[in-house]
Amino acid sequence: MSEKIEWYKEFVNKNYKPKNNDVKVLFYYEAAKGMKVEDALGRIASESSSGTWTTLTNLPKLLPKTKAYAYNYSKNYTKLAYPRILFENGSVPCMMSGIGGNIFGMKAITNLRLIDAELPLDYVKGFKGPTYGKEVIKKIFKRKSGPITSVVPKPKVGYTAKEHAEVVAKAVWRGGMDCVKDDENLTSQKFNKFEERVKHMARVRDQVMKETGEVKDAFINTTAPTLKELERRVKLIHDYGFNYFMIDVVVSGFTAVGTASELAHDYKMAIHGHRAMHAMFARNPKHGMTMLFLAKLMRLIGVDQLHTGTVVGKLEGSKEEIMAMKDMLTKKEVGEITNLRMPQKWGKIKPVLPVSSGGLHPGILPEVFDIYGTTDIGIQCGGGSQGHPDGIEAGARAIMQSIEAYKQKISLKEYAETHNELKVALQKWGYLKPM
Ligand code: RUB
Ligand code: CA
Repeated sequence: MSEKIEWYKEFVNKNYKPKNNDVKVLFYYEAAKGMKVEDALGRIASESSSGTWTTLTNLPKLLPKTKAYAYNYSKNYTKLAYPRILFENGSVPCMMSGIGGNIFGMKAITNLRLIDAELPLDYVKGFKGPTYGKEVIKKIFKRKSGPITSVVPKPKVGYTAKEHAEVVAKAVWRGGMDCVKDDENLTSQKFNKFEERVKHMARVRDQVMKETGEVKDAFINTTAPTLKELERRVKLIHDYGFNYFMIDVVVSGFTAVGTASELAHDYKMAIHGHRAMHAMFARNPKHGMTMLFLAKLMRLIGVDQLHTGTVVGKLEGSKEEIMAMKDMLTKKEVGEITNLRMPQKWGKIKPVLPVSSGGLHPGILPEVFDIYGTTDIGIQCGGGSQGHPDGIEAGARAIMQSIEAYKQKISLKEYAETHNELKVALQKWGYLKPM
């Protein structure tokens, strides 16, 4: 065999100077046993851009403009520069089928993790981003600053549509909280049909808004088996006067989130993005894709508010990553953090409201606010509201009291002396960090 059979090395250039318009991706990688660094990197760059496992007999003229290069690499971290021409305008699925595609299954690599990508402004401008983003606080709730507050009915599923609205939502809204959020696995089951839930929720919302004079809304889950059905569900929620709809962004997929974003812009609605299933690819620190990059894609496509973790609650997520992600979501521009985040400029794309949720209760909310602040954040409590010994409305009040104490810089213990709901919550949960 005299003929050269592979051309992977053509995709590696340690000193490559990326062009302004390149998409620059940061990966963690581990080469398979016996595989040299350049051989592994060549395969990553080639398979995710325009190469394949063997040399080809015919090559298009455009080829040199379509090749990605691995550059600036070390034993386990590398950057790759992808020419802008590789990516269809406004299409995350097109980009992800390259930089998040076959390369994750190649035998030449035992582990590969997409940490972040710097997206050039020329690519960013092909997207609409969120309709409101963190401006939901002002535009929908007519307040100067956050947090916005919501409750997830628990148990996750089991309430009928009427109970969902009459038993949980009514008490939550009366207890002073802004929103009721469907759980990720509640869609349109037999016992709680989507249409029924929307109707009951709208009726109870109107009643409580009249009673309290406050803005009340809901993140009703539109996650659906098809895009047509998704569209139908969003329209229904819109027609019943809600300003929001929710979608499980990962299980629904990038195309569905794209469609949801178009609908949100058309109807002037905000999207609540739930990230269920993200941990399937985001949790292993050596393989998959980071939550931070998923969050970047969600801002790009147009999710207005997104689950980003709590640090102190029941689900995994380091403080370092959450802070890096929060800044990426809320600022106009962020810089690089070595091996954790790439720089990013956002142009006209609006900032996203991060939502902290998962095992939260009045006793640990101050720790969440220490991390996120109170201005630009949504918080959610499921068990931490409905596990309150005196019932759901008392649970909602205890949460609002915890927020008020924090804002007034009074310790929860002291505030609880004059606020019974908070006192009872602290007696049950104290400052517990649930596992
Ligand atoms: C919270 C809840 C949310 C999770 C999701 O319920 O149901 O779906 O927080 O997690 P509870 P994340 O308050 O009873 O834990 O926000 O980390 O994606
Ligand atoms: Ca949930």
